[in-house]
Amino acid sequence: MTNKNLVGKSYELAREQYAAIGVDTDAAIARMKELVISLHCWQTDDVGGFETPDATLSGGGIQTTGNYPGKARTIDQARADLEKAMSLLPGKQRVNLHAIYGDFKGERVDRDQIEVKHFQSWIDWCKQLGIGMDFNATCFAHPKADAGFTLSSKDEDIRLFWVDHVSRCRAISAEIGRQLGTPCVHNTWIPDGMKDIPVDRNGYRSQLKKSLDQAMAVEYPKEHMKDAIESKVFGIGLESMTVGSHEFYLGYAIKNNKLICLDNGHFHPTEQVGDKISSCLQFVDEVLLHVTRPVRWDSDHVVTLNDEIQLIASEIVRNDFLSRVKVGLDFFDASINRIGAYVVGTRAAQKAFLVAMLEPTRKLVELEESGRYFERLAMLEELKTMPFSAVWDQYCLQEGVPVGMDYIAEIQQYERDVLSSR
Ligand code: RNT
Ligand code: ZN
Repeated sequence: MTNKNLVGKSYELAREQYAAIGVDTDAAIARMKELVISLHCWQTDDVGGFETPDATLSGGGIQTTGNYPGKARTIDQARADLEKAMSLLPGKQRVNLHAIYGDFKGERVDRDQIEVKHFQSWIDWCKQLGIGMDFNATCFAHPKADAGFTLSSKDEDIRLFWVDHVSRCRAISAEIGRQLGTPCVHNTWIPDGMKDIPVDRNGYRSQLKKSLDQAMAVEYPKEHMKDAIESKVFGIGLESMTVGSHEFYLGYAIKNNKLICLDNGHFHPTEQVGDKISSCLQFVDEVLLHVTRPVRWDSDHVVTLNDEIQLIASEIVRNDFLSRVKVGLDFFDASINRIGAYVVGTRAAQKAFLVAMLEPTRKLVELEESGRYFERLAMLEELKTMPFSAVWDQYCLQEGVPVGMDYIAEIQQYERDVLSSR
């Protein structure tokens, strides 16, 4: 167990060191209150959902790998796991639900039949916890998605099925936001694309545009729901073209005043989402993030504190964009303890934001504007080894959550007490 006395002492020293470079650590900790992270429900069960017992992710160009014991098999288990994860996290969270996680009570409800009532128990659960909720249409893992096209299908029957699904999901989102008193971000991601070189790229893209126009025809109050659209560069088995490319959705978002969702696993490996935020925000009001960790491909590994997430967080904090950027997570590792995955990944994202809040940005900008590039580089480099961990530990202590490595033992205990009997 961490020695709390030591945390306090280390913090005092760190506070002085940061103060010497003009950074107020107490203010940084206080500023962490602005950060709300939307926890994706799908790490609980490897993107299976509850439409049928033992549902597993199939198709859509995405994949979970691993078979670590203890995955959630019921709604109650998923909620218990999310609650456990949240109990080990500082700061505020929301929950981000996919349509396949509805409370269908053993009934077979197809995607074009879902209604608010199938999500009411989730809304009530969020109400009880005092948290907000986000939502996603599920346009994959379904026979009508097997041919590789959903909203962009040239088969009218299939296309309209998915238009109906997305319209319903938007209506459900609006009701979620209304009941919870905080706007529900509804994200649309579709896997549509082709394994081999397509000829009619334009044909599929115009189908997608038409479908989005139809699915988004109803406008809902912004206080209840907001639409986001998520692009992708490729998927497994869909390597040659993705219909919903970045250009496609950025164009759609700008023209129709939607949120653009940037998933940092969805770009070419040397592109940086952190660099895209200030570009997008010149032209759209808000951005949704899917923070993930791509390893060689869009593998959705658990987020760790790396340069990629750091640039994302720094860009948001430097420009005071927290009110315009919704931070969601999107990873699903089935090879490790799933509660552990949530806690490590969420804490890593939070750490990146706290690091960003401990930056003497004004000073760095001054150096930059006066062409002092060596000094800028040196300072950025030295900041990396400032006593950040002392501030992080103090933040966790203040938030009443495990400090340092202490959460590991708690997760092991939960595995013994709860997960091992599933
Ligand atoms: C897939 C997208 C999408 C999904 C979730 C489950 O590549 O990132 O966001 O991960 O909707
Ligand atoms: Zn995503």
